[in-house]
Order: sequence, then structure tokens, then C-alpha cells
Amino acid sequence: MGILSDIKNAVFDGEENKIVELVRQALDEGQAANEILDKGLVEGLRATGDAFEKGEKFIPEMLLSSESMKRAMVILKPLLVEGAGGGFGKAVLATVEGDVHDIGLELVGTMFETAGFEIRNMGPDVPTEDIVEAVKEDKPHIVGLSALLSNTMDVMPDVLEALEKNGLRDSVKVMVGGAPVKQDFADEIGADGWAYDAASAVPKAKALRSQLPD
Ligand code: B1M
Repeated sequence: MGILSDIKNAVFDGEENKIVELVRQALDEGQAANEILDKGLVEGLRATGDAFEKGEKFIPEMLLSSESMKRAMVILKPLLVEGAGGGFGKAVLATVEGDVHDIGLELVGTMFETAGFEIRNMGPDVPTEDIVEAVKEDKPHIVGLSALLSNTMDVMPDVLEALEKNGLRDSVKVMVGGAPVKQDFADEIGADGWAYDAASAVPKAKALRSQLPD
């Protein structure tokens, strides 16, 4: 049982205070921030979701687990984005309307920042018209949409349609992601890109950004 599995268990058990100590300890032991994230925190949330699905955990416990993850990210984020500089392009990120899951989106935002994107993270449950307004204001290269629920992924085509109606569709590349969202869904709704996770979203976003003028 190493420190990473202690971290996984602390997320699973929603131990908000213990997690901070454990993450500091792992860093002191020389664990890399991205290993702590992938093999500790994300694994803990995955186990939490599995237990929820089996009826072994309930919403308040899922909330405690996600709060623990967020507490840990306060420590890890500065390390993950260390040395990042802007200048690669702009991205507007949002979890679609009706969906409150924002942890995956935060990670995508962190990775984008690390890769040199200037980001506007609009957070969870963002109405489609607010995304359109943000695109008008910020003129980003990339719009990144996240959905974690099978029913809210159906809001993604509405966002594409709204961008089209407002004459904005050709000026941005739209990327979609989130656990239930797959490449064939992205193709079906006419999104420009899809990524399985935050790390693989970065090369995809860079490739899409390079298809647009400065
Ligand atoms: Co919810 N929840 N939840 N939940 N929750 C899931 C998603 C679920 C799979 C759990 C389960 O049943 N196994 C299930 C969805 C089933 C489905 O529809 N397919 C579910 C459900 C059902 C619900 C509610 C409906 C429960 C209810 O009320 N009965 C409810 C929905 C509320 C709503 O949104 N309207 C609900 C609520 C909640 C909490 C509020 C308690 C909490 C969210 C807190 C928060 O985010 N602030 C919560 C949590 C924590 C989860 C689980 C346990 C963890 C989600 C998470 O943060 N994962 C989740 C189970 C699971 O994922 N195994 C579950 C870690 C995160 C790093 O991964 O978000 O997948 P993820 O992001 C990844 C990739 O997907 C990808 O990269 C990220 C990082 O690598 N990615 C992108 C994400 N966005 C991307 C965008 C991109 C590219 C890649 O390009 C732009």
C-alpha cells in the first residue's frame, strides 16, 4: 500500500482534511504531480462512481469525494501549470447546461493552460446562449464542451447550432469530451474534435488551433 493508494482511498472516503496532508506527503516523497492526479485522485473518483452505480454510495458521499479532489487540486494545479506561458491561442471551456460536473473540465483547463492556451473556464451548467456570448466577446480559437451525463451530451449539438445561427461556427473549432462522449458522437454532431482525457485533449486542441489563422 503506497501513498498513491492512500490518496485514492482518501478521495473515496471523502476525507477532505486528510487528503491535503497526504498530497503534501506524496510531493515530499518525490511523487510527480501528474502521477498523484492520475493514479491517486482520479482513481479515487472512479471508484466512488462505481460504488454509486452499485448503490453503495449516495450523492452526499459523492460530493465529499469531489470536494476532496478539489482541495487536492489547489495544491497540485500550480505545479501542473508551472512554466506555462500564454500565446498559443484562446479557448472558452464550459460544461453544458443542466450538468454540474466540473472536475474533468477543470483538468482540461489546467492542461490547456500548461500548453500555452489562454483560457476562459465558464464552469458547469452553462446556458448555451452564455457560451455564444463568450465566443462573441473573447473570439477564441477553441470552444471546449464537457458533458458527464448521457442526457446532457444532447445539449452539445444545440451549442453547435447556436454558434452556426450566430455566424460564429467558422471562426472557432469545437471540441467535445466527457465520459459518455465518444468519437462517433462527436462526428455525428459535427464537432471538430474529441478527446478521451485532459492529456490527449492538448495535442488535439493544438492541431485544431493550427488550422485557424492568427
Ligand atoms: Co455524478 N454521475 N451525478 N456527481 N458523478 C457520474 C458522471 C456517473 C457516471 C456516476 C455513476 O453512475 N457511475 C453518473 C452518470 C451516468 C450517465 O448519465 N452516464 C452520474 C450521475 C447519474 C449523477 C446525478 C444524475 C446523480 C443524481 O442526482 N441522481 C447527478 C447529476 C447532477 C447534474 O449534473 N444535473 C450527479 C451529481 C454529482 C455530484 C454533484 C455529486 C458530483 C459532481 C461534483 C463536481 O463535479 N463538482 C458527482 C461526481 C463526483 C461523479 C463521479 C463520481 C466523478 C466525476 C468526476 O469528476 N470524474 C462520476 C463517476 C465517474 O466519473 N466514474 C459521476 C473525474 C474526472 C477527472 O473525470 O469528469 O470523466 P471526467 O473527465 C475526464 C474525461 O471525461 C475527459 O477528461 C477529463 C480528465 O481526464 N473530459 C474531456 C471531460 N471533459 C472533457 C472535454 C474535452 C476533452 C476531454 O474537450 C473539451
